[in-house]
Amino acid sequence: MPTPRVAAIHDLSGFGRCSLTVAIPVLSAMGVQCCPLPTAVLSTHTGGFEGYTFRDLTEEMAAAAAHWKALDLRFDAVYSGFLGSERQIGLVRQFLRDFRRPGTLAVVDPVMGDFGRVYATYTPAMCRRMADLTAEADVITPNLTEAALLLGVPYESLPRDEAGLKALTEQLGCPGRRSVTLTGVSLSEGKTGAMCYDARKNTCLPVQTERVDREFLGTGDVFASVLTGALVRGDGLLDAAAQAIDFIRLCAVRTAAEGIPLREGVDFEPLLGHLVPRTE
Ligand code: PXL
Repeated sequence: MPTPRVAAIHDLSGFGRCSLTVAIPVLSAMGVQCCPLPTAVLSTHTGGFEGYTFRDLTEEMAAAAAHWKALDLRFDAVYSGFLGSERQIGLVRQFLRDFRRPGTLAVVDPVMGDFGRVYATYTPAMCRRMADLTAEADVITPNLTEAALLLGVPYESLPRDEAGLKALTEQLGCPGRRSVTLTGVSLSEGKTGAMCYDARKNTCLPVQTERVDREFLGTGDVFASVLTGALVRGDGLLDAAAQAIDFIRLCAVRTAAEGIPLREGVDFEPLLGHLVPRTE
């Protein structure tokens, strides 16, 4: 199989394990070439650190995208995540239009919040633009907080039962339009995982695993990165989601056992070997 190539449009946060510091190693371990288009450079992510630096790279993004276009680069997937400004969301939309060819997968992780709260740098206008961006994607990977923001409903009003979560996931996929993996879905005590609406098959099925009883940061980025890697390697949505959930479970167990502080993300590096494709 030729090495699949992914354009990864996320921030580079130096400390805290999220976005590009997750996407690059995860995709590389999976045998996928990751081409980063950084949206911003931060000293740390914004969840749990004070005084972080934030250098917006909107101008640089436009210039880099123009260079890639001049080089006629082709991508098997465009994968976006945390975005730093309203204009950047528009740039990602343009990037999708410029680089999309038959077979190019557009994965939009509508990173906006977690635990019922919106991240510090996201304005209501940015959240609306993010919803517009998801309309152009083939696959979106919201958590429950982001699902509420995309639909414009209060987080507290979201259903928690299986039938309600299925209906919510299908609604986010505008049946037939795009696939959806809704993360942070717990269908029974002690379990967690995702609800997966596959737009190609028109099926909506859960993937569940044993829950590690602690909160974690950055698991959404690990999920979307493994999912994207598996999809460009040709796996189906449910199989890709199961790979992501299984890997996160390993990361969660290790992170809890090592007592890694919440804000440092999940301790995934020693586990990357689990993602390496077996060679014949
Ligand atoms: O994990 C999502 C994420 C990505 N990038 C930055 C963040 C966060 C979450 O807080 O702050 C900069």
